[in-house]
Amino acid sequence: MAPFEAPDFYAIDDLLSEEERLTRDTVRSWVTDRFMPLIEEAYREGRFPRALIPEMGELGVLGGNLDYGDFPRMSSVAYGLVMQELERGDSGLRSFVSVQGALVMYPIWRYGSDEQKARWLPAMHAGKAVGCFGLTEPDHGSDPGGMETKAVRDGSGFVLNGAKMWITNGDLCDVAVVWGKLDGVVRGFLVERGTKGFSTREQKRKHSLRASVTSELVLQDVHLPASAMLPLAQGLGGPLSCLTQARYGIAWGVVGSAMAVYDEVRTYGATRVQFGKPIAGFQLYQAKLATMLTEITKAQLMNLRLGRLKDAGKMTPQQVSMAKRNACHWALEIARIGRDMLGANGITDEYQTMRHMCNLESVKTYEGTHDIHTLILGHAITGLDAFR
Ligand code: TGC
Ligand code: FAD
Repeated sequence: MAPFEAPDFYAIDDLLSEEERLTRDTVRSWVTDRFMPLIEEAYREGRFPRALIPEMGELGVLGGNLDYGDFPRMSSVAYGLVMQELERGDSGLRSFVSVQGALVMYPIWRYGSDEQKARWLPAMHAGKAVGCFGLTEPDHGSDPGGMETKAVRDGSGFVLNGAKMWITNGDLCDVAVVWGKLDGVVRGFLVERGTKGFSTREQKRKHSLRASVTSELVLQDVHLPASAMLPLAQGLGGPLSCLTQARYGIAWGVVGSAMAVYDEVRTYGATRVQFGKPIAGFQLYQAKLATMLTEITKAQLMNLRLGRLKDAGKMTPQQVSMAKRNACHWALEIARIGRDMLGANGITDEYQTMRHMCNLESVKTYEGTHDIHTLILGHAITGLDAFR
């Protein structure tokens, strides 16, 4: 495989700080050297390369944007660039890091007690503990407010019952952030592996995100102490605020997938000869490359602006919806077009494009489907709720 050459048509590098470039380049090299040699086999075998988790801890990418202890406190742009570089490797790799940082460490950091933070944040940052985030249920995906997982009081603690579905890192987790209703109000609970009544079951036979662990969580009369509840999260806004963090990372991440695809088909077209010349010399092939580069560049610029707004404390969830929706749509389109440009070779795992394409089908669906983000934007534009 030719060395990866990142597209930067609008010289966006010039708009990054030296630290942001250094962080990005460090992760880019790690993905090239440590992850790329493993991914095709892991994908084929349907397993997450978990042996790399401690290295991710050493890299500082797990919750590296949180202001806690001696964490590196990356800027939001640096964090986004990390997501971009990880997803250039595989969406499953970025998913692992997104869930750990944005969906487990973030709620503990924002809504947890000092004891909960001290217990979990340093271990999770170092890759010594893994978390998962249980919001979706078998009958409640786009509409999590309808969740049936329920907590009832039991002395000073709680008893939790319910089921969560499609949970990334479920079978890997040491702790699950489980969202359930207590007296009709959504609350978050930290459920540790080994707690009686809590079990996980991996969902196999996926065509997408094969190098990522996806599981069902079962909670059957799970007795929890009072200290297991996140004290500061009350209402659906708690989990939805975590989704804003993760969606931000996805908006950046999928640009990495698109960059990988673009780089692959660009180099392929330069050497694959048909009708006596490289296929990159045909107008139709060039039109596809032009569309890809234009959409990658637009998404890169949107992400950079979004990151600067985030650091200034001005980013809104609706802006994140626009970036997630647009970037996922175009990354998937680019991967589908790219698969075609590789001809028959494009269906083999000699090339990474089809793996990215299959992954992006999930990424378009999770963290709010394309249409849910359309409706979020529709609400922002008109003030009218079209969900119900
Ligand atoms: P709605 O009435 O609009 O909102 C309820 C309360 O939440 C507040 N809120 C938010 N707060 C922070 N960030 C956001 N993004 C927020 N969106 C809403 C809102 O202000 C309100 O607060 P309050 O104080 O007034 O109560 O709620 P709704 O029931 O109408 O639902 C709105 C809707 C449909 C947009 C929402 O439910 C939604 O986003 N649905 C999509 C579900 C989703 O994205 N699930 C993702 C599950 S996790 C996952 O997929 C992980 S994949 C990870 C990986 O592997 O990388
Ligand atoms: P549904 O909500 O049933 O949607 C089906 C279709 O109906 C979609 O096209 C949708 O856009 C459309 N639709 C729904 N409502 C409306 C409406 N009001 N108007 C118009 N169209 C509508 N969840 C977690 O909690 N934690 C995780 O870690 C996690 N990881 C995941 C990993 C993978 C690989 C996948 C595939 C999913 C994961 N999810 C996770 C779940 C994910 O968030 C949900 O799949 C997603 O929110 C959509 O829910 P659903 O699958 O139930 O689809």
